[in-house]
Amino acid sequence: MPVVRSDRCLLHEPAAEIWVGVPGPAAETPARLGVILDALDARVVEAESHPDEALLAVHDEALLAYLAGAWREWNAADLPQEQVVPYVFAHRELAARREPTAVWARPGWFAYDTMTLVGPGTWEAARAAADAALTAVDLVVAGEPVAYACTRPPGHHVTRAAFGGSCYLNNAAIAAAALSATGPVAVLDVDAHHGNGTQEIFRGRDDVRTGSVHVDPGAGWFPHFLGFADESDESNLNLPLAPGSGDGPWLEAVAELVGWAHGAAALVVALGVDAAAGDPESPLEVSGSAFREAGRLLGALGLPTVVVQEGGYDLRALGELVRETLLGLEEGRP
Ligand code: SP5
Ligand code: ZN
Repeated sequence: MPVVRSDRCLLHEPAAEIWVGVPGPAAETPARLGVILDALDARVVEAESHPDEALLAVHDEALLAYLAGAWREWNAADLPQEQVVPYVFAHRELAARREPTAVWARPGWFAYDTMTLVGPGTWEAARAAADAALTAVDLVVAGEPVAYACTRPPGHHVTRAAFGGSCYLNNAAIAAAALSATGPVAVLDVDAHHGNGTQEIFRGRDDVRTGSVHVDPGAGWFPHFLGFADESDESNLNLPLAPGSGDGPWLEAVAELVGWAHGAAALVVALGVDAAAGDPESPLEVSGSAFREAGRLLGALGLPTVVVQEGGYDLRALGELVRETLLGLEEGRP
């Protein structure tokens, strides 16, 4: 299957992620892409640029405008932190109605955490990640059964107008919205964290259904506020798992997601591999062979499929985990 990539995805270099007020090393690094590509021996396709309209199908213009200029305005303000980071947040009880004017307050209108900094190359990389997802859509629309966007920064935590969780643009949602022009779409998210952005973007839409298996936010895991089973409805299915869950319950949940996708004419897989045992960012304990089996289950749907890279932070395992999943996807096809 074709693998879509872009060197521009390397331009986002998070200085740090600030967790509980303390800057620590970022998990979502440019090196992730290299180890994934090295593990694949597939046909490589360069991402092509796409117009903003494809992004505006799922994101507010204000978010795009902010991200495009955020680092420049921050840098010009000569603040003590080199990368853009919020210090106030547009909490619902502030009845926030307008973008704040101070350069140092504006991040809190758009960002919902302190782990998702904006640096000089962030916008270009995020834009390239979206272009990679859209290029994968083009390939599938042109007849490729499966295309994989090997991309970063990831996207599934981004809502219509707010970014966070190491994500800036919702690449999987952008792909799904583009694919929805061809018929009903299912977005299945196997990243260890709930795909809260994708869920909220498509809430109530009957042409794109969403499903996610992830570690239970109620057990204390990001994104904390969303991802609970009771958010499931006619167009969304959440399958939270207890921390420590391994292959059995995870594959059962993946099988349920696959059932949920029946009736769709195309599939987007939000492929985070951070559910793997050994990943530093999640307590799920999934093996490489279970990722292969998950690929087979997803492939068995036989749908035109766009796979978009999300999380996965264990640099020693990352390439193999993606490779196993993609091999499974090919093996499983009817
Ligand atoms: C795309 C994706 O997988 N985003 C996940 C972002 C979740 N990050 C949560 C980080 C929580 C704190 N990690 C601190 C590690 C300290 N050792
Ligand atoms: Zn994740």
